[in-house]
Amino acid sequence: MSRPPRLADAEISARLAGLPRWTIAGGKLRREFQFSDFSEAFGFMARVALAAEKLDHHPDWSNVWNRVTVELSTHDAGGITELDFELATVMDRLAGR
Ligand code: H2B
Repeated sequence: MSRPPRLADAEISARLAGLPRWTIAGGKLRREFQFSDFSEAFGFMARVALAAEKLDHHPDWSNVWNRVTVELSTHDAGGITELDFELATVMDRLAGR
């Protein structure tokens, strides 16, 4: 499946304004989610997994008990694309913030 093009730095900055909990780190869109316990964290990951499959766009992430650390980029494009902002928006919604 074809991927959208990498976004330029100015476009990334503009879109970040709409996602205040996300930062850019190492060329990826990054956020750490914290939940009350492991069950909440893993439930979130399960819901995101279903959304990611629908989008055919998948997070790089790790989980330690109640924390889920997410780094989004578009591997096929070698950088951040609008798909990463779309997935970030879905993740915020599924986390309730
Ligand atoms: N997820 C992410 N984050 N980047 C990609 O480039 C990507 C993906 N490519 N999920 C998709 C799957 C591609 O490998 C399949 C074949 O569509």
